[in-house]
Amino acid sequence: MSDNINTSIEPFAKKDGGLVALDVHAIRKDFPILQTKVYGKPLVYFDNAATSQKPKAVIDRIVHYYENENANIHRGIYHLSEMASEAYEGARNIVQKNINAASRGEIIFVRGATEGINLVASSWGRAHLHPGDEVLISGMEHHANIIPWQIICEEKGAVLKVIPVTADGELDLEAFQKLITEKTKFVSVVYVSNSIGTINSVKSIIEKAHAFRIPVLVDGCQAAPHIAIDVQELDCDFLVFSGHKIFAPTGIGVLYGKEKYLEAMPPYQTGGDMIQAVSFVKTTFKEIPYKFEAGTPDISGAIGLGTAMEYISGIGRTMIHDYEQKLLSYATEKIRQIEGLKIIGTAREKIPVISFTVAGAHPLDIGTLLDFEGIAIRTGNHCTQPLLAGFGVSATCRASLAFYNTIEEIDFFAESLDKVIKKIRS
Ligand code: 7TS
Repeated sequence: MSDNINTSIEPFAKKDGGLVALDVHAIRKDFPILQTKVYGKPLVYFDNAATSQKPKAVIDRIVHYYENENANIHRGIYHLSEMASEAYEGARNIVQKNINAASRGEIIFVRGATEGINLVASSWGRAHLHPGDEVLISGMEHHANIIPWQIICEEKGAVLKVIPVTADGELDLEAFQKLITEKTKFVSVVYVSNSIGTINSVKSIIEKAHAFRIPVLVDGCQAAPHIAIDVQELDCDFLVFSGHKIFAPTGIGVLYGKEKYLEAMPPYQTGGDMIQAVSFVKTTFKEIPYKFEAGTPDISGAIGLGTAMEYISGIGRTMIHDYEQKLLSYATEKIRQIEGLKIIGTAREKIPVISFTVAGAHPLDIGTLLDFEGIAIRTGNHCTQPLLAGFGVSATCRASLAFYNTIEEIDFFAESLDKVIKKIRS
């Protein structure tokens, strides 16, 4: 592949009556790291499900914060602290608007999806679960949405139940309907699978759970970069996502929770900034969201997250969706032709995440040899061991794309994949 990648693409999206295409060439210039060379070859970054790259707007915003606004928040009466607090709270407003939460108190900044789920499992679970109660998760959860529930269930004598996954990699909704009973007290499901790309019908899961007055947490980690999220439209009770997967820094993420649930939950962590008054006898806590944000938070991360969300809105969710769907079908068709290659997860609705195995070639060897071509893919179990076990494999290769990837990169990937497979087999 030449250094000057031709990133032109046929017009495919209709907007305002005209044909427009996402200008991937211009977009790539926003991401400095995409100019990187690996072993002298242009980087082809296909590990976006693990973490996304950051646009210059986000990097610049963080630099600006440290060069001009850095101070601790909610404490100082001086100018800098006010600026930092304003920027941090401004980021909360951006998140609220972006996911259409009813109030800013429903947006809690956490370290990431993992911390968000741990917070709910621990705080809600400790307050509400009793022996014999059941918590329902699905067979395609990331470990982050399994283990916190396993632990709290064990602690409270509750039982963890699992919605099965079909051979295509979709949730078995008929089985789900049967699993919901009077004993079910909480449902926690992934919106989009990180290892096989399935987009789950979370709205219908939420509707069915609500018919039994059961709250639902949606793990929106892989949905947030690809799908417009409207928490009021979904009517989810909790939703989590990580900033670093949506072009923001690592170390920041969001827990959305409906006010009525958050109000009734005890704090998860305690300490500075989350209290109203402390004595050695008793402590009272601030209102939400502050009750759940103990200690100095990741201020610059939250600000960077706000900028990243504005950056995505600036490009347009529909444009991103249409373009990514085109990348997905092109890549799927292209690699499907490779002899012995099997795609794991062929759901009807997917984001551009393709997991596959290849007869006679271990994923680790494929990943290692692709790296020498400058191509970054993920190999292994993608923190979804139970899901892969269900497919009878312990590891896959996973190519996960973002809107800054191109058709030309896919061509080069498919060509290189074919080459490395032949090399491994020879
Ligand atoms: N839930 C899902 C669906 C995920 O994909 C991930 C991370 C998490 C939760 C945890 O997110 P964190 O930011 O708190 O770590 N998924 C991946 C992945 O697919 N490869 O690396 C991390």
